[in-house]
Amino acid sequence: MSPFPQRVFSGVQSTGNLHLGNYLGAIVRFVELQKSFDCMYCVVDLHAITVPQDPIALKANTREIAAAFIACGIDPKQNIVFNQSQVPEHAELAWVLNCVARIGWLNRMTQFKDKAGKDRENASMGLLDYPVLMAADILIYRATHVPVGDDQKQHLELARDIAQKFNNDFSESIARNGFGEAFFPLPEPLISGPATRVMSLRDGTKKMSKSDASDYSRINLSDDADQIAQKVKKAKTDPDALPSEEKGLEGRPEADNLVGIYAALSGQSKTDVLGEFGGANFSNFKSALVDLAVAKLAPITDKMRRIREDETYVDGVLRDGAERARAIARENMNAVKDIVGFLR
Ligand code: AQP
Repeated sequence: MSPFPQRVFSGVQSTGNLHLGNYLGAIVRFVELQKSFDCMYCVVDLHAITVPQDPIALKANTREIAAAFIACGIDPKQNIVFNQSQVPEHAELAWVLNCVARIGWLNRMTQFKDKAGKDRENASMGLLDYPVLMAADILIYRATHVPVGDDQKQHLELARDIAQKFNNDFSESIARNGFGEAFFPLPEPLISGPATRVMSLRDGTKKMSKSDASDYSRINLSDDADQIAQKVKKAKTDPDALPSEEKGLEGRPEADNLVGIYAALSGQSKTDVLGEFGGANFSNFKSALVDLAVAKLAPITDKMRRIREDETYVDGVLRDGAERARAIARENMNAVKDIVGFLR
């Protein structure tokens, strides 16, 4: 039995274009988990500035993600919903963890390699350090469970390594300060469901991403019914009909992705979906997918728009969440200071 009380933490960057991948891979799980855990959901604006952001757009995007959380069903009273930059302890702990993490660990992170591209020397220091800040986001609350999409698996493993090394490096001080054998839990990634990696609608081998230059690669939560229909109809497919069994999706990334999206939106398995659509051509299947996507997403989009318009309400939710988050973060940061040997 873990000595740590169970707590869920997860974050979404305020970089705009919140898409179906973020929704199915992360936010749907956030909503489910609030039934059985104390949850903290954070708009991670400090992460957003690891690549250049327009300051006015950044504020709007932070409010938009918060509105999306609430529109999707996250209750900000029952859970803690806040934006990262209002709780300075995230950055404070990140510094301590920077001195625990090893450069070699960060150099292995595939997301940095992908995002920095060929011009690595010119990437921001923050982009390289992103996973350490992510470890701090989780560990400042001593969170035990972290729902994320598949792309974040490596970062979660790094967070566990950092927590473990901190616990080892400071084991004597941790015990002396009355925290027993370990101060940080090793956070468990929660990655499951039919849509842990939603792929681009233009290329079934690339993940659906906010930063893809083509808006046709993704369904945004802000898209209206016409935009959803256009994007699904233009989605890349192959010339064959849909198979009747899941094995038949092998080597057909675009078909696999569309079936996965249908399965996730309808709450079915891919096998069930193929049971219904096996043998159908893509145009029939795409029409059904449009109907389903619009039925599921339109109410969320409407609600999100209404919530976002009430800036005072959204800012109030984030301020209240930050105050509650800060109370936990401050206590844990003080403990870290005692463990590390800082006077306070
Ligand atoms: N395509 C995806 N399929 C499933 N889950 C996904 N997530 C992101 N893309 C997919 C999950 O959504 C959560 C929030 O992601 P984020 O905004 O913090 O960062 P990200 O992974 O960098 O999102 P993007 O869209 O891919 O942005 P860019 O284009 O900037 O790289 C996370 O739990 C993530 O796993």
